Amino acid sequence: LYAYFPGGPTWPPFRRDLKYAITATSAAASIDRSTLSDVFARAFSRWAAATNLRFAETASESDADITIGFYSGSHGDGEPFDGPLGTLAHAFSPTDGRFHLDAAEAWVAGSDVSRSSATGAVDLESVAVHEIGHLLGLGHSSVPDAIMYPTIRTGTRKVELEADDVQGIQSLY
Ligand code: TQI
Ligand code: CA
Ligand code: ZN
Ligand code: ZN
Repeated sequence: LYAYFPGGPTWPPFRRDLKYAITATSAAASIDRSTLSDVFARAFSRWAAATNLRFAETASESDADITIGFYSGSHGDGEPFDGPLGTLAHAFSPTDGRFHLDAAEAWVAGSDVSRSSATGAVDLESVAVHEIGHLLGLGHSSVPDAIMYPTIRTGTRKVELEADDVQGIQSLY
């Protein structure tokens, strides 16, 4: 079953249009900027399809509800990244909006990650769909097929919301 963060924080009911900015991308050198936009747009659209939330990218960080960036090691929030594998990314609960990715990962986008030659390749879209669930207020699910289940095999792709994820998000929004 799905879960919430303690206290069940959500984006407030009058905030159905959320804007996100993709900042700090220089570390994601293997993926070009327009591909990053496409991958995050696809990841957000999966949650938009299950709710009345709408998401749009903005170029202006000061306008953004959600900020997405790639960082290495310590990056100022007390939750340092750890190099390849281990922690891949983290996102804070509503309405913080910070979504950070470990720049040290072998991120792949848009192709079949299982056919990637990079050792320890991590599918960016799969991680993004999971972290957006956290940004919207979902914790971890006990259903192994759910996007919000707390483990994923490396070199695999998992981007489709399961019934459990849909029920979880629809109970919040
Ligand atoms: N990052 C953890 C995660 O997003 C961070 C974390 C640990 C966390 N405990 C938490 C976040 C409790 C919220 C609440 O789950 S991770 C996966 C998965 C990670 C893990 O790098 O370990 C994905 C990031 F589910 F596959 F294991 C993305 Cl998809
Ligand atoms: Ca890591
Ligand atoms: Zn961080
Ligand atoms: Zn998680």
